[in-house]
Amino acid sequence: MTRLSAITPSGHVQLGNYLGAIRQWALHGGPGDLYFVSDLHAMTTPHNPSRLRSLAREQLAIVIAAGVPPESVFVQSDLVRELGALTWLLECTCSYDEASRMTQFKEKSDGRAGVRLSLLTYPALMAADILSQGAAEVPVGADQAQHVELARTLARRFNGVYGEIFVVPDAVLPPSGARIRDLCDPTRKMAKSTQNSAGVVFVLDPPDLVRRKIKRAVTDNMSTVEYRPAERTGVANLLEILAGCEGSEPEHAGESMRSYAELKDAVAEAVIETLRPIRERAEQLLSDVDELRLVREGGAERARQRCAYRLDAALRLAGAS
Ligand code: AQP
Repeated sequence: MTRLSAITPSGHVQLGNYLGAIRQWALHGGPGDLYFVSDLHAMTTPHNPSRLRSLAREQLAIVIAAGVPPESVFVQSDLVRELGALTWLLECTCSYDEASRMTQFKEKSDGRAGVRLSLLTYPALMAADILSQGAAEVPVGADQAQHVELARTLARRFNGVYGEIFVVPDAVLPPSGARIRDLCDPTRKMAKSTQNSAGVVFVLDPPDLVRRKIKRAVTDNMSTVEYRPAERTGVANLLEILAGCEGSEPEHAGESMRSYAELKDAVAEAVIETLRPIRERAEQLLSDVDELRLVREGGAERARQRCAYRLDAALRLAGAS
């Protein structure tokens, strides 16, 4: 059974991506699971080409450095020709109404000028990502569940009209990992593309910078270290980060601590030690052009082989060849 997960190079990989997703992939991934860097998805909004290229490389290096098996990882744009062809077939299977009904399209395009057409059509590309690899399960949060539902609809429709070719995928809940919040504004989640990087710990940040960011994390005017996520979001976030790094529970992570300074020191050291081996291995991979290239080429070849017969059959069934 294949589960397919992705990470989008919309910014540098941050601690939340690691604790909430990449580490789970490395620890709990099954033998048929697949992971990809969804760089084509990062092109639906204005982007800088060389930055996108370098962020995609960085993500690939971090995912491998974190222990995800290299043979299960690929970069989406390495399959751009296959995905482009399948996306077209799926766009020809999808109605305009279905695409324009997607909540994310409505929210992101609302009132904006110059919205890229790809913002409307990228759920068809996402369906192509899923259907081309024969994924049976797609772990996604609530914001992407509607897109997986569309992929299900398109797979069923294509199978019904032209012939059984696609596995009909299910959206499943991702393995539960910590939901990390921004250090400067704990009312929102930590995110790669946040403008103010002071609240975001990046996986490749050097230890001194990690220490500085955590020292400046927003807390509150109380002084006891207690886990009360509803009222004391900043402190609760620090305890969740500590627990996520130590493999403990946030309710107990700060039990012996008597000040916020002590808590912040413990969080900083735990984060630095958790990220150290990944940062060091990723830096090694990024500086060894050949090793990363070989990993990437191998991943692309396997992904291409997995999708070849489905794409050929789908094109033939739809009358395109
Ligand atoms: N703060 C977070 N805590 C826990 N998990 C997180 N993830 C993201 N942020 C946190 C998980 O990381 C995986 C890959 O994310 P993605 O690239 O597909 O998209 P995202 O969720 O939109 O990630 P970001 O960092 O928030 O990027 P931007 O700034 O572009 O929106 C997913 O499994 C996600 O749950």
